[in-house]
Amino acid sequence: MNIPTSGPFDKTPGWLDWFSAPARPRFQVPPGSVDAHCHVFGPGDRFPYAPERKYTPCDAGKEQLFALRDHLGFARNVVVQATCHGADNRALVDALQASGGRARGVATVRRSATDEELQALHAAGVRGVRFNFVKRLVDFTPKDELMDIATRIARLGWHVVVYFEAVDLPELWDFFTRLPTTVVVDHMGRPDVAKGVESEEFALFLKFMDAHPNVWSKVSCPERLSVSGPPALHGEQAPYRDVVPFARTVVERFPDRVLWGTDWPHPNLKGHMPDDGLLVDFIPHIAPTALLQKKLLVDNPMRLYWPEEHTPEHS
Ligand code: 0GY
Repeated sequence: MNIPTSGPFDKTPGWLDWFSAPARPRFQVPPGSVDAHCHVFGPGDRFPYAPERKYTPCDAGKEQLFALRDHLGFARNVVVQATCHGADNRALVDALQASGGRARGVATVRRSATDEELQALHAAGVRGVRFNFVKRLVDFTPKDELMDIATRIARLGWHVVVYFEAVDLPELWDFFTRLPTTVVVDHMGRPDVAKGVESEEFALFLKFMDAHPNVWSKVSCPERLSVSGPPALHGEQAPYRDVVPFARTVVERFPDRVLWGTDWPHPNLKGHMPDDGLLVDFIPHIAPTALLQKKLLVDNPMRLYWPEEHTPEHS
């Protein structure tokens, strides 16, 4: 896995490239596991980064993503359109088409997308759209525009993925609860782990999931949320241990509505770049039984992204 060093775009200063030699995880994921949150970036000379982007990453292409999938023991990916590509989903579609049916996608769609364009995305394997409310990543889109898109993609059986910061949940609550689809929250709504698992903010997130059976959560990105950081590789302590109580609470309370993903190639990290093998070793700390692990990594993502292959065994 070599990191590309040249291309038509200059990376954002201080950009951290993905970790090119991840450890083999100690935790063996169940057969058929899905990495349900990852991205592809470019390569920029083939799939240019969007003019409206807020960062320019290193290239991170589909071949490298699929190599990581195999190295970590996963069977499938859900590739989420990254904001550096705006609403130009070509790199995403290219990855889906090259995956041999082993990847599904979550796209970014504007109101101007035609029905034919949505159908083409569906044929490529897209099953959701992402609405991003993180202000450092995107410009504001009016909620009526987003609701229009949600209404249209609901007819295709797609869902909406939402990305926001915990402090913004009160303001977004009404909009989220009016969405006509399954709603998947990225990274547990980004709790401030320094405030503790008993904080009002996190209680509101749990209430949001409790009160709305159509709301799911990705219990991903401990490396983004952690203050304590990773321990030495394969140490005795849980990696990113201050995030464990948050993710474990969500997994244990909502075992049928959780997903997990690496977030490779980890855009916009400032402090450190995680070893993806170590991220996999986080999983048994948040899903401590074989049953919870299978729901998190196999049954739930299969039900959402490959329903046609979902068997009673994937209960
Ligand atoms: C993530 C998180 C981030 C970025 C994006 O699409 C994106 O650019 O999602 C972030 O910077 O927090 O989930 O990849």
